[in-house]
Amino acid sequence: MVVFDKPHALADVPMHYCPGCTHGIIHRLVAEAIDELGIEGRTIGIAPVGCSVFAYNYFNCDMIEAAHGRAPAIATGVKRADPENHVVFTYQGDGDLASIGMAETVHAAARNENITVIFVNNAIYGMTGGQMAPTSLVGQVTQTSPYGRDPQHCGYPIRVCEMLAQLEGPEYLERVTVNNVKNIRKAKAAIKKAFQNQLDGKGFSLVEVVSSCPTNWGMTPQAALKWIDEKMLPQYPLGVYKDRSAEQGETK
Ligand SMILES: Cc1ncc(C[n+]2csc(CCOP(=O)(O)OP(=O)(O)O)c2C)c(N)n1
Repeated sequence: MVVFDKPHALADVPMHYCPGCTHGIIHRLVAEAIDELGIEGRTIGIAPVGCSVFAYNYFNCDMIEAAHGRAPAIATGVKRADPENHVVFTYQGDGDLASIGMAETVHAAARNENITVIFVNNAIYGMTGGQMAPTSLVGQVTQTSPYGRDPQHCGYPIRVCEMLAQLEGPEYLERVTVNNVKNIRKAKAAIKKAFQNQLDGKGFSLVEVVSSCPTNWGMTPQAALKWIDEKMLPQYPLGVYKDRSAEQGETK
């Protein structure tokens, strides 16, 4: 019998997420990375405003709650306060990271802050009831685009990894998803690498996780996972958008 032990870094409490929401999977992957790297005692997570606002209840490491979008600024301060000992990650939705917090994201990346950013892109504002996000797809029906997102009126979705890859600063940018087992394994590897980079002093590492929101997408959990493949991934292709050490031929 295969026993799937809960990672120690994940608190033993029920999560509040909707059925089929992938925040829980991503929490687990972050906790597994913390366990495997043996860094729970010196890790500090920065929780966002959004559905994952209660992330501070779900991780056993120290956590700080940020004002909406400001997690990279807080992470910068916490990391710089004790760069040798603190391991700092932010956990943010697309409304938090790419809308109200876009400035903090871009400047932390440009400064190559030695932090780890977990960016959960579900193409909608989940917590507040399903308003359009900067990452909502063209044609996507949301509470604030009831006839579908019209670029004439609402502009185009923002591809965060591609945009940040234009900067000289960031060390590592990868987009993954968690809609099947194979993709979950790849997501785990990317998240662990984003923490390892910080331990190696390499700098700003962001993993974008294309995620689901069955409740606000108005779908069953199964249909939402399919929608990721059919609609989200053509707009948000998976892959590594920047890996400076690999580009420079480093083989760590
Ligand atoms: C300063 C401020 N503005 C607006 C809000 C309302 N608000 C709460 S969560 C949220 C967006 C959350 O969406 P996202 O970051 O995509 O995360 P999700 O809930 O989808 O996981 C907004 C706009 C707020 N709490 N504070």
